[in-house]
Amino acid sequence: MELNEVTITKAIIERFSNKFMEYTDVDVAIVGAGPSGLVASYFLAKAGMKVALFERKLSIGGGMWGGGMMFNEIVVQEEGKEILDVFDINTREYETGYFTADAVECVTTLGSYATKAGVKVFNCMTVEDVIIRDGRVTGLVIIWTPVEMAGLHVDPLSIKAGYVIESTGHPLELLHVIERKADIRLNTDSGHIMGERSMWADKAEGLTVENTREICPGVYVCGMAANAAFGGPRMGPIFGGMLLSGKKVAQEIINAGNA
Ligand code: 48H
Repeated sequence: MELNEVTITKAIIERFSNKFMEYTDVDVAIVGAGPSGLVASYFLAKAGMKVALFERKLSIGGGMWGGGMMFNEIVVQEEGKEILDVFDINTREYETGYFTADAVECVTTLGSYATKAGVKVFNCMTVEDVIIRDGRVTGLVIIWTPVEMAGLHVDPLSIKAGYVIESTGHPLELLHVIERKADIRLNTDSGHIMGERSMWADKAEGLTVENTREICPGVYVCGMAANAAFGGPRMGPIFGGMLLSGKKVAQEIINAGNA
C-alpha cells in the first residue's frame, strides 16, 4: 500500500478534533501535568470520571524530570513510596525512611498509567482564564501555548468542567487570575492567596497534603499550588507530598461528586 500524506493529515485532524469535541465538557479539568496533576488524573479516571488534563508545555511531568538540580533522581518518604508502588515504579531505600526513584521512570510511568486509565492530555495548551457562574468556577478558557508565546492577538476557546483542579505548581497561575478578576473570597485564612514560604521539607510535606482542598467554589488546589495558595513552605526535591496530594484531591472530588 502506498502511503498518502493527505490521508495522514486527515486522520490527525479528524481524530484530534473528535477528541477535543468530546472533552469540551468534562467531569474534571486539571490545569498542569506535573506529578500532583498526573496522580490526581489517574485516580479520578480510575473512579470512572471524565478527565481532561491541560499542560502548557509539549511534555508532561512538570518539575519531576530533573529530580533535584537536574540530578534526575527523586526522594520519597515511606508514605510517598506507597503511591509509587501503586504505579509499579521502582524505589530503592537509601537510609531508613528515605527512598529514591529514577525521575524519568516516574514521569513516564505516571503518564502511562494516567492515559491508559482514560485521562485525555491536551499538551501545548495554556489555561489563561476561567468561566464563573453564580460564584462558582464552571469552566476553563484555553489557548494554544505558541499563541501565548508569540504574543498573538488570538481569542481563546472554552471548556466546561464540573470541577477544576489547579496543579500549576509554584506560580499558582489560575488562582491569581481568579483573585484578580472575580469577587470570590478564597478559603484561606486571609481570604486571599497566602504565598509560598521558604524551604522546610519536614513541615512542607505534611502541609502540602493538608492544604490540598477546595479553595473556592469549583476549584481545588494540589501539589505545590496548594502551598502557594495556603502559605505553606517549599520542600525541595522530595516528591512524596506531591504524590499524596494528587491522591487526596482525587478522593476529595470523588467524595464531593458522591455527596
Ligand atoms: C497549563 C500550566 C499552566 C497553565 C503551569 O510544577 P509542577 O511539577 O507541579 P506539582 O505541584 O505537581 O509538582 C511540583 C514539583 O515539581 C516541584 O516543583 C517541587 C516539589 N518543588 C519543591 C521546591 O522546593 O522547589 O508542574 C506544574 C505544571 C507544569 O508542567 C507547567 O507547565 C503547567 O503545570 N502549567 N499548564 N496552563 N496556565 N501553568
